[in-house]
Amino acid sequence: MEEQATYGATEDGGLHRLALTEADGEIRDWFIDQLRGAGLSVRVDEFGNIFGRRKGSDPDAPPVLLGSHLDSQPNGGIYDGALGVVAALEFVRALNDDEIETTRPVEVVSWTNEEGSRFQPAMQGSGVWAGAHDIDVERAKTDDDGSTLGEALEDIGYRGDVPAEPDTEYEAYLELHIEQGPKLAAAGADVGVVTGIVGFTWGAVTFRGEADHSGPTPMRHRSDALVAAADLITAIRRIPGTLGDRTVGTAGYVHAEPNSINVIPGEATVTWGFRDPDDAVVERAYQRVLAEAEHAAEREGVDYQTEERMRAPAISFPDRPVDAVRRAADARGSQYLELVSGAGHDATHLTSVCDTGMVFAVSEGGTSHSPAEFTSWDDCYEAATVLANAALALANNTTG
Ligand code: HGY
Ligand code: MN
Ligand code: MN
Repeated sequence: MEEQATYGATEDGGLHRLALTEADGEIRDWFIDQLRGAGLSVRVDEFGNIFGRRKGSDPDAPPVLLGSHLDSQPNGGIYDGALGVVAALEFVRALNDDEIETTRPVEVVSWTNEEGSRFQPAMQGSGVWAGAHDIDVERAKTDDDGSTLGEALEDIGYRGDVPAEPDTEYEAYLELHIEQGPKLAAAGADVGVVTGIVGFTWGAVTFRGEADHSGPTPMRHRSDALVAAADLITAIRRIPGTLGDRTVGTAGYVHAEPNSINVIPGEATVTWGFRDPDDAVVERAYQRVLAEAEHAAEREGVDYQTEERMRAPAISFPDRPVDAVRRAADARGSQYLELVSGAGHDATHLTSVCDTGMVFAVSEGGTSHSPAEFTSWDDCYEAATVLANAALALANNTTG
């Protein structure tokens, strides 16, 4: 964990390792070295998802897949995603150390662009692999500088040569992730047994007014795109309170053009992100933000356009993988809390491919997507051990 945290390390102890940047390329090289060092056969698919495979005594048995992601938020924390990848790697190393041969093959994966910060949507690599997105549409997505995802993938040398799709059936997928919220710590739990993940809508509204001189232009002659965006930001903050106590809404990104102190902003883009465990509430939030965008544009007399960039369904994990995690926690006497994840994970897409479950590690203080993100090594170890034992049970068909 300390080694991986050096790739894209920031001064304040965080990570700046955006998907498909140089730092992401370096951590991918590091990861492949670790996979090879653990004796795994490595493959990289056309979307840059990286897999390591460990043989099982029954080579034809559907494998158990474990993993998460190595890309980070801008100035994010060192545990988000990375802990899940390192814990999966550690499971394989422990099998090697104890010379345990599992019945099923075991695969370790690191998914491309889980965060969805530089390129949307989030969980993009697992989404392509699971068939939720078309690979050519996703390769054409652009970042703020206009680089396409396809170019960025080639630039770091990770456009692999195997199709980005399952080449076999899978027995199960397990993902260890930090909770990124306060519930486990508040409950004094050792680990989280995750029963599902909330649904999402993400999108952007671009307002277009009239760029003009901020001095001589009378107030009644202005069409200020940033004022309309500001209107919408406060609406995004208010909408969740009108929908339900589990709904969250965020305007995380704002960009104004030309962004000069003495020019009336001619153009302004603001993003929305709403989440709720109930897809019908997510849809209501989506309808509301469209209506608020129209009102904001009308009030300021500007044009606008909207673009939904991600819609992910709320999901519940099946009993079998959740049971495997529960039993592994019980076997260790780990105090666990069952909860739905408020953060998105690649597991969302894996549920359409095979039985999927997650283990949460405690996030101290509940902070994440920030250098202040913290999980003690003891808590990392606790969750990694529950993951390992749940995976071992699934890989040896001993889950009953
Ligand atoms: O947004 C999320 O929940 C995840 O970090 N991509
Ligand atoms: Mn994550
Ligand atoms: Mn994240």
